[in-house]
Amino acid sequence: MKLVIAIVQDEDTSRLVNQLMKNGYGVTKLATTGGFLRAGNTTLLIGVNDDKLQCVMGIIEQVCKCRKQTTTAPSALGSMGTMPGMSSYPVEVTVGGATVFVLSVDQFVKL
Ligand code: 2BA
Repeated sequence: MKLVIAIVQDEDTSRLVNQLMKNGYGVTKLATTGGFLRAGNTTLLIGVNDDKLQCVMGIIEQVCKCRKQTTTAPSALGSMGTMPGMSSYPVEVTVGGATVFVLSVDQFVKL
């Protein structure tokens, strides 16, 4: 069994959860925040049998879109963002489709 940890954009979450549920996968949704943009995103935990992993990855790939975002958050500007008297400037980044980690599961129990 594998645990898929998928960090996705909030805009894609509802469709992705619906698609996963429709295909019979269990999903847990966590509200999370990206360290770089300091903006909300969503982390999904999906436990899946090994033979279904590619199907889950396919659904994630199909649903999650790349989007451009502009930020002036200090974390995105390095030391420039924190220097007194220096004005911040916008930085454009491409976010997504999805950041996915796949972990092997030692044990899965429901007690
Ligand atoms: P954030 O950390 O808010 O990052 C949003 C986007 O900013 C990233 O999109 C990437 O395009 C850009 N970015 C991040 N760090 C950067 C840096 N040091 N320099 C320049 N640009 C940078 P994605 O790569 O699609 O990541 C989307 C979200 O996935 C991230 O939001 C974070 O919450 C998560 N993530 C990405 N890589 C991760 C990792 N290695 N470990 C844990 N979470 C990760």
